[in-house]
Amino acid sequence: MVAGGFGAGKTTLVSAVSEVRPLLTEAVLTQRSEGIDVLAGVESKTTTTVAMDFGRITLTTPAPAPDIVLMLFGTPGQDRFSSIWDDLSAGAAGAVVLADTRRLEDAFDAVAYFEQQQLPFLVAVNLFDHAPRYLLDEIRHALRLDDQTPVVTCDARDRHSVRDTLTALVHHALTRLPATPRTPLGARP
Ligand SMILES: Nc1nc2c(ncn2[C@@H]2O[C@H](COP(=O)(O)OP(=O)(O)O)[C@@H](O)[C@H]2O)c(=O)[nH]1
Ligand SMILES: [Mg+2]
Repeated sequence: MVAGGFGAGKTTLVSAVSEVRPLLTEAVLTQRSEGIDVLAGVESKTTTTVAMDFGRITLTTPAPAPDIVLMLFGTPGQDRFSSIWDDLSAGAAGAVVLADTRRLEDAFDAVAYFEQQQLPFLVAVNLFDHAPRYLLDEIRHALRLDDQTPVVTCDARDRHSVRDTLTALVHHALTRLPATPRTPLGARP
């Protein structure tokens, strides 16, 4: 899952890295979302994700290990779509929480959600131009993350950067795997 606040770069990330034509469900922002979808810092944003973004990426691993194919689900950032999060997290291997340092508090909901779900996740700080820069440990502290949760920087527009981020997530998820059995995909909790 790719989560994070409105405008944190989720759709950009899925589009940058997907090896299939990404399925994006962008809709033009209308006056009805005024005051709900807060545009401070992303004034040029004219569309928003209404269902989810979907993409796919293959991570090659050294033989004899098989390659890892990740299905990427970019979740809508707004609270009003939280039921989609429940459906997606039931079968998810892990999550990337994209954080924008201009609105770091927007990452809180996703962090709290994945902690509660015990889904392995990392925080990827999307380095926007002119956004304040912090040490990764400062971000870890501000988001009240434990020492095990990785915090990385990422440019959601850059395929290599996103690939590195997803590789870090897979490593993290594999180390967490034995401790956190997940509901098998398709099974109803
Ligand atoms: N400078 C910069 N802009 C970005 C980056 N990632 C996304 N953007 C821009 O930020 C805006 C919001 O991104 P979007 O992917 O739609 O956010 P979403 O709401 O999380 O899906 C878009 O105009 C992107 O082009 C980044 O890493 N750096
Ligand atoms: Mg989006």
